[in-house]
Amino acid sequence: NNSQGSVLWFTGLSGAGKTTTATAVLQKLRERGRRVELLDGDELRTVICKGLGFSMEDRFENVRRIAYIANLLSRNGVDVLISAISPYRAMREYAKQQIPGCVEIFVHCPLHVCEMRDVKGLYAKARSGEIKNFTGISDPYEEPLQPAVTLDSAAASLEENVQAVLTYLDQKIHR
Ligand code: GGZ
Repeated sequence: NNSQGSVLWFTGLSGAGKTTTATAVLQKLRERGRRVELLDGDELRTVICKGLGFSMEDRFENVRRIAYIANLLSRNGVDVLISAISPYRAMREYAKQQIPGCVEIFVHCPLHVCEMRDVKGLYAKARSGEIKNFTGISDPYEEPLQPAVTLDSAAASLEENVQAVLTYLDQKIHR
């Protein structure tokens, strides 16, 4: 299958559930026999994005590299799921411009819920000032204005959110 793969760019706060949701969607698409890859910002920061920090410039560079890889994969028919905070509208516009068919999936979750979850203890460190430029605390997050899909990980279950993404894909691409 050489047709363009689907590209879903999951954006949202740290701990909102981007990677969890994308991973569950990935499994469903694999079960359907699709070739699919997940590009996770946090993970890529240990390999091709190693050394990048969290300044606006470095976050843009992170997104630029991720978009590049997503483009290579998707033009070869691979579905690509991206999980990255990607906090600025301009960087997500850049990604959508670079990658044909790329759409935003907004994984919404109220900040206080992300902070309560604090899976990695990063919010506590951000509040104490140990981590600087932390998205939502001491760095901006610009919510998408017109995402293709909005999920709420505080109000809906993982299953419901996965289903919402699959339903979107089924409606968009008649496969
Ligand atoms: C935001 C940070 C920061 C700061 C470390 N701000 O939820 P996580 O932990 O596992 O994933 C987050 C990851 C952010 O990487 P991204 O590549 O998604 O960010 S961006 O798209 O903005 O480039 C978080 C952790 O790294 N982390 N410091 N200061 N998140």
